[in-house]
Amino acid sequence: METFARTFPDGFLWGAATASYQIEGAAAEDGRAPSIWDTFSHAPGNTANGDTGDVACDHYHRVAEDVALMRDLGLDAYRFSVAWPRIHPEGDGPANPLGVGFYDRLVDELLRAGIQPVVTLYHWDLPQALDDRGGWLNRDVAEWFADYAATVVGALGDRVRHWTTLNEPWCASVLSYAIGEHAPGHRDTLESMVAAHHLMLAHGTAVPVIREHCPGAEVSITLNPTHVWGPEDGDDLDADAVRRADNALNGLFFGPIFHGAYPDGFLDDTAHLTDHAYVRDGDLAAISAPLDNLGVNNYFPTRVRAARAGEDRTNPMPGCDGVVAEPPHPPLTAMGWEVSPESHRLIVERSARESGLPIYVTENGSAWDDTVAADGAVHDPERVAYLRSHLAALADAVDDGLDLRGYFAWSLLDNFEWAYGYDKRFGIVHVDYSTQRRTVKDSGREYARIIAMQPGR
Ligand code: IFM
Repeated sequence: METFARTFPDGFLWGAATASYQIEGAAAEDGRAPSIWDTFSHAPGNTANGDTGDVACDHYHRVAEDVALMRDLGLDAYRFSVAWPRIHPEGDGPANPLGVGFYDRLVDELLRAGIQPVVTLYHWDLPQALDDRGGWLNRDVAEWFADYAATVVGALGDRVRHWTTLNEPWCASVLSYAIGEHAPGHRDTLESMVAAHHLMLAHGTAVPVIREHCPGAEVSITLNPTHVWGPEDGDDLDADAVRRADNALNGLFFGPIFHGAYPDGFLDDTAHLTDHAYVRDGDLAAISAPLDNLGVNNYFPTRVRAARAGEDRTNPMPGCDGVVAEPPHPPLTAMGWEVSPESHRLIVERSARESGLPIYVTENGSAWDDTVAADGAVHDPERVAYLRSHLAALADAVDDGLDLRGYFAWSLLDNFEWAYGYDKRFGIVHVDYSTQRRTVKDSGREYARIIAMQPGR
């Protein structure tokens, strides 16, 4: 394989990302209470092999080792999330000093290693106590979230500059409340719209709170938009299917957050479900609070077409009845996701246009069936190729004017891949779950090499 030699602008942040429930383990330690993911993963049938995040990568007890790994890889930044149920075990009660202390030590360890912390406040582990009160369906969640943000930013804001409110609210709403694949596992399209609105309201309510507790903060949200393709020879019905899918996957968040309005057609397409009374006066102004940058997580494109006469028209995504998912085009990753650097570039460029903001790719990566070879290494040529091709697509976009400020590989470590449990490995570092031994994969070495060859290092 040829050497990858593309360079990125000065100050570009090279990082890797993880999320609390996926790596920390220590599920019942130091006052942490259950989250909706503890409940969901412990219920039979929700995850592969009944896997849970009880132990995960045991990162809670291995911070020093994991930060040393990041330093050896040459990372500038580490994107992690804070577990709300460690900070406020009951959701909105008093703060738990032991939970706060864990992140306090993590931040200090990172700074000692010369690595910038990039902190996400919510990566899906809502305290179960709050779900018992309605969770994201209860409008009060916006205030609960803002109070939680005040605690975390108040504790870490003297050392952390990069703050992200939510990770992938699409997953926390549509995937969780309409499709039922993620906690809390509901299957109700209207609920997913209400949850999406309250997630955005929580985001918008927390933005000024973050700024108040951390003057000079860089505040963002991370979305997971996806480029939507229809059939090459599609007709008007297919074009409408693309529009509806795009609204449910992308516009649902781009609209309110960056344009202060739901996207064209969305409210009409969902009017048979609701009069949208959950959208109250002033909400859209709060939701569209100015941000400093946008985080984009993207892995694959989406392909759809219109249902034809006699075909099942039901689709759980809001406004998407009559939209049929088309199979991805090969090559596919171990997740069955289409590998498409082209669509990656297209959606990152669109995210910049929609938001008018500098972009960080806050997650990108791929799962493959990795094994530790006889030589003790993990040879993952497909992940190396995926990494290079996606970075090359981004480098082309930067050459054409994209304001891209950083890239975070998903993930630093193999980890708990939600409903897929530990079956799917996304790490640039392999984790042997029986020993917790970490092994840098060939892709991790390649990433370190790419970082090291950037100008100014
Ligand atoms: O593991 C997830 C992560 O939690 C959110 N973005 C996508 C990743 C891969 O599925």
